[in-house]
Amino acid sequence: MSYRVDRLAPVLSDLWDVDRSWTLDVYRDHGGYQGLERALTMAPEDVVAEVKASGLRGRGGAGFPTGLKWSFLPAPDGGPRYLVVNADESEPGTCKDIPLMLANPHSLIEGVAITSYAIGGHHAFIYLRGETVHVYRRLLKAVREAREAGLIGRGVGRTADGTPFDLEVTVHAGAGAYICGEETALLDSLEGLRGQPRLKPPFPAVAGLYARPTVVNNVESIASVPGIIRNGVDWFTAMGTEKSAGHGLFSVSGHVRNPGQFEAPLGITMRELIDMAGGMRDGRRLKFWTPGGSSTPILTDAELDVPLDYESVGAAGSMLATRALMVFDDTTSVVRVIARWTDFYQHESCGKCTPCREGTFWMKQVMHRLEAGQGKQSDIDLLLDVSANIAGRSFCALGDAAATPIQSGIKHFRDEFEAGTRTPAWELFPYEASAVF
Ligand code: L3W
Ligand code: SF4
Repeated sequence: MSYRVDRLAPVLSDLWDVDRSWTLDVYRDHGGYQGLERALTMAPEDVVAEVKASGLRGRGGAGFPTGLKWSFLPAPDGGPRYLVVNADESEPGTCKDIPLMLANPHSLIEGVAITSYAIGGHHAFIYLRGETVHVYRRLLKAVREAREAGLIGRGVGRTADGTPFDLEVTVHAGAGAYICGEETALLDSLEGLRGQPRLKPPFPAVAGLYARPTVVNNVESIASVPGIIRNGVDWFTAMGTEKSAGHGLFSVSGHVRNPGQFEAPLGITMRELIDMAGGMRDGRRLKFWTPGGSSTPILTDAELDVPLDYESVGAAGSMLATRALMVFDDTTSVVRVIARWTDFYQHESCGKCTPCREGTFWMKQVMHRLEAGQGKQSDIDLLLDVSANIAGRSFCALGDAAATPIQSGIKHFRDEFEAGTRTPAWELFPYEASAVF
């Protein structure tokens, strides 16, 4: 593996350094598919109840309780119901699902089988970012291995009332649009339509893929399910905090000595993670960081000891989201970083709604002139005005995400934005010093 993994809670990453960790044999040698075996002895509703009791929360960003989401599916009516795994990882800084699927695809496939059984689904889809061809091939191979071993396919097991449990798994490669990570845009894309968000409600649980009841969950959420079913609820809740139970992958990138994936219980602090990553690069000072990728308000060294759980990060004014911890030291121009993120959101805006489509375009222009030291005195107020007219007024979370870095950047580093009316960012912060983003 080219990914560095450190573990305080080695669950998802426990095999990542084992030779040929992605094969079925290695996964089974280490207890793989025992969770599925146990699940198939249980009534589906008991599997749902166990995941609910574990307190597992969605690892894709929103932190919505996983078992609760499953329980929103209406009673079976004889028609199909689906599981769709959101593997369209694209949030800037977020890089946990791809290594997980590469190193241990069977943990995801086992989770897919258990979840499908629990919700009464017989066809599951894994929607993958299309550019990651290496991951696509690995997943296809793992699905084939699982099928040949009788772990998916026809008659994988029997439900409690004795009917055979069949499961098909389709791996679908998308075409590389960030918006297709939004669950309803993903469903449209999977149906062959242009990927744009749908109006909610109805939520996918009621009318999702092909207008049928559908559970959409992130890769890490689903890969966490086998451990819960195999080891039990008490094992899971012994990690993390009361409201943010369990373990998670923390992706530390940027200006640290040893960036990488660090698996730990929720509630670990940024200070501890930076220590685990070898400290700041060249012994420099931390300037700002993101708890969950570029869509989450930036934080500074004042928040280094905030427990990284949903509640504490929320109380600190940000969001835990995908635990994409991008670290920036004092050689970094916050204006330049936020200008790059704004470019990204403008490029990825799907164009469906006016505040996001037009607002990201204008914010990009203003950010670029501030970066070039050619900003106007009125630009900070203009940015605050435009971002306030995007946040909460857009059709989906991408609009909020585009407004967030600008609003939090001005809150913490207003003086640097003001300097953008006089001096280019590359003079204040030469490129060569901060070239890691
Ligand atoms: C049935 C209800 N279902 C909510 C379901 C809903 C969804 C989940 C969460 O955005 C966040 C976003 C990004 N009946 C329901 C219900 N649900 N009420 O619960 O819903 P929601 O709308 O709160 O979140 P979302 O639209 O899934 C996710 C943030 O994550 N993010 C991360 C993005 C990056 C990635 C990536 O690259 N992998 O995910 C960063 O901040 O901004 O706020 O399933 O259907 N009454
Ligand atoms: Fe599309 Fe942006 Fe509107 Fe979302 S907020 S629907 S990405 S234009």
